[in-house]
Amino acid sequence: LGMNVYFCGSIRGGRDDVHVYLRIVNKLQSYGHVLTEHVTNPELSDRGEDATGDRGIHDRDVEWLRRSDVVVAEVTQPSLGVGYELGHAVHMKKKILCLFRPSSGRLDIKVILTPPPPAGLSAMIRGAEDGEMFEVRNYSEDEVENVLEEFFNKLKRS
Ligand code: 6K6
Repeated sequence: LGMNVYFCGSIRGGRDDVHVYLRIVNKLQSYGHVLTEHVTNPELSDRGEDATGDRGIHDRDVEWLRRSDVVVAEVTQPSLGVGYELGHAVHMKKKILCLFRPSSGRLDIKVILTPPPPAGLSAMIRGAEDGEMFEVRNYSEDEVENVLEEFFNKLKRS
C-alpha cells in the first residue's frame, strides 16, 4: 500500500498518552507509510526539541502534511500543535480521523460534579465533523485497532 499517513499526537501539550500513540502508529503501519513516527518516541519529552529548531519542525511537518493522504489524530490530550495541524489538514482537503477517549474523564457534557471534571474535546474539533472528510470517533483504548480497521476498510471501499 502506497498510502502516506500523517499521525498527530500531543508533544508539548503533554505526553500522558504516548502509549496509546504507539498502539495507533503500530496499527497505521499496516496501512501505509507513517510520516510522523517521532510522535510516539517515548524518549521524547514534552520539551519537544531537536536540532532543526521550532521553525524547522514546523516547516517539515507542514510539508509532510501536504504529502499525506490521510490524517489520524489522537485528540484526547489537548495540544495546540495538533489543533493547528488539523486546521491545515481541513484546508488541504485531507481525509481526517480524530480519536477521543471519553475514559480520560474529559467530559463533553455538562454534569454536576464536585470537583467539576476537566472540560471535553474542543468544539472546534468536535464541531468540524462533516460526515465525509472529517470524522470524530469516541473509543476506548482496547478497541483502538478495530476502530482503525473500520476506518481504513471504509476508505478502501470509497
Ligand atoms: C525532535 C525529535 C522528535 O521531536 C522533536 C521535536 N518536536 C517535534 N517534532 C516533530 N513534530 C512536532 C514536534 N513538536 C510538535 N510537533 C507536531 O505538532 C507533531 O506532528 C504533533 O502532532 C504536534 C504536537 O504539538 P504540541 O503543541 O503538543 O507540541
